[in-house]
Amino acid sequence: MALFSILTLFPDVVEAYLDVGVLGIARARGIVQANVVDFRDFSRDRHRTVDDRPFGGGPGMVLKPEPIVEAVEWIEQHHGPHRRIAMTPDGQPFDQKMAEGFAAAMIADPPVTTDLPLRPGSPSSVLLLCGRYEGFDERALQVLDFERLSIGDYVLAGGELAALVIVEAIARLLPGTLGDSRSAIEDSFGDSADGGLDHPHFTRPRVFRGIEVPDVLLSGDHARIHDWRKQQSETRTKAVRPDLTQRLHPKG
Ligand code: 6GU
Repeated sequence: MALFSILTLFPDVVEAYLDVGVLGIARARGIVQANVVDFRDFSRDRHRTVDDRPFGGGPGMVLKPEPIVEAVEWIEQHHGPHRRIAMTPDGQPFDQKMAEGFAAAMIADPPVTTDLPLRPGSPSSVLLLCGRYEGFDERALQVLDFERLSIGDYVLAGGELAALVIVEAIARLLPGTLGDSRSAIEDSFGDSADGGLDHPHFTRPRVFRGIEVPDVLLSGDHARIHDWRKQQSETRTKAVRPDLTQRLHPKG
């Protein structure tokens, strides 16, 4: 069973996204449980302060350690230990291989149905901490031994989008989430794309604005279709992402 606990200052936005599409279905089916917590609720002062000015000076504000640490402790008292991850652009880059690793850990845990309670402390519980402002007080991450993950080399105003990217990338790999389990295998970066990019897709009509669907896809010859798609996938990967070909065929 997969439990994602998400710590954020914008719980409504996170909840709204978790309700739709593949994630909404996964939650409704009990494949994924989400626990969205506003760490402002753990601030102790009258103004519900969560940030303060940086020691040493400089622009922006820093997230105070106490509300974060107390929120995590509260979550773990109620839902058991989690793998703790802080969303930050200076983290380890998240990729499809990592998503597969998280999904495998969640699958290894015995599946439960919606009417069974969560098994506290299962390795399939993941906590995602979303920051705002200039970042976290380093000691919050140190005290709780957080891992750090980034979703790419650009800077977002907060960790919420990054956390949702990670939850969605993992959840869609869990059995029962997608209508057809082959969908996940046949994506970009998946096994059938040889770790490269996906091939192009076509549906009806056969002719759209004068452009025809490639003949091979109408041939019914599955071996030829397979070869054509593989070829397209390789061509696209070489053109757009040569770094992915390098990773696969280091000498090529
Ligand atoms: Cl995880 N957080 C923020 N704020 N920006 C990012 C990111 C994370 N990953 C890439 N950019």
